[in-house]
Amino acid sequence: MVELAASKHVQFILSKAQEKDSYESVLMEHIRLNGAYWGLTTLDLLGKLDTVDVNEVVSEVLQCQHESGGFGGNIGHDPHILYTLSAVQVLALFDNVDVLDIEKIANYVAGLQNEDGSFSGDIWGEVDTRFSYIAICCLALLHRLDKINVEKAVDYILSCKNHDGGFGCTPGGESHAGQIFCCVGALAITGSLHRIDKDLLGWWLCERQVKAGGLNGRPEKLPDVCYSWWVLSSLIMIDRVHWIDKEKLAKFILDCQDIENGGISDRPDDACDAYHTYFGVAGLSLLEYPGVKPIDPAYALPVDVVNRIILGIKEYSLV
Ligand code: GRG
Repeated sequence: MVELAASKHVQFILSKAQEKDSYESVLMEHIRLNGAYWGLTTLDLLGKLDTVDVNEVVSEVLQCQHESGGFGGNIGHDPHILYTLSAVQVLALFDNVDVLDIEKIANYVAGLQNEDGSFSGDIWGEVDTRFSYIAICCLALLHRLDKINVEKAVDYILSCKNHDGGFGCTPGGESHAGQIFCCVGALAITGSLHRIDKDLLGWWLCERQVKAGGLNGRPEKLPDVCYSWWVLSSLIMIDRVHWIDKEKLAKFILDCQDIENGGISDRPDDACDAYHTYFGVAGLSLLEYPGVKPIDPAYALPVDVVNRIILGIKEYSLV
């Protein structure tokens, strides 16, 4: 099996962060903060977070904050719950959550909860189980889950459960692995996983593995490296990860690397990008690939970061 070209991927991520005028960086401009979360978490998983200047990152993140308390995808952009989570995640990586006005952010997120327990992404009102996960994950990282009605939030998520065991964006929406991660992640964080049929969901998830070893996001679709995260993290959270062939999946991810220039793509021989590089490395982390730090399947952050924030456990180096 080809090995993980870790140092090439670090170079790839660092070079993407420097690009300002490329076609890709212009396309990514509105989601810069989300891209920062992908890139910086990749660096942390590969043990290279110290290659970036913390003060520069913190200052850029803070400039994306809006007076409402929420964060935009870039400086001067409108706030959205997704970029608000990205901001908290990035600062969590650097153990810098304290620089935030936690109360203000928590009020912004809590203000997006609707009467039925669902969450909107921003003031324009689109509702999606992605936003339920984001709100719950963000508030848990800020220790402010008490700001929302957790019971209603959980009931809403459960109302998006389908007969096949999966979850969709809204009640009756088609099951999709991305939405399943969001619903299972939110249920895991709120201690509500006992309310789902793990065997039924486990079957749907393990059937996502195709002959080549990769995972797809729903039936009859092509495999994509990013589902190594969305599917695998869900299987781990419901304790059914042994239902897929882990070795074949690791090989699929490794076959999607650009060994010469770094980066990971959706499928072998396609163009690499930061999104697939992150979810490929995160997938390998879930597969316990040597040299990659363990990642928490619910919070989507390195385990040591989650231990520090949620459990208050600090890891000390003896060297
Ligand atoms: C902190 C990890 C983390 C996530 C934050 C934004 C979010 C919460 C979750 C997104 C979950 C999601 C819906 C992922 C799927 C993304 C994706 C590859 C969508 C593509 O959908 P289609 O229909 O692709 O274009 P398929 O593969 O079905 O053909």
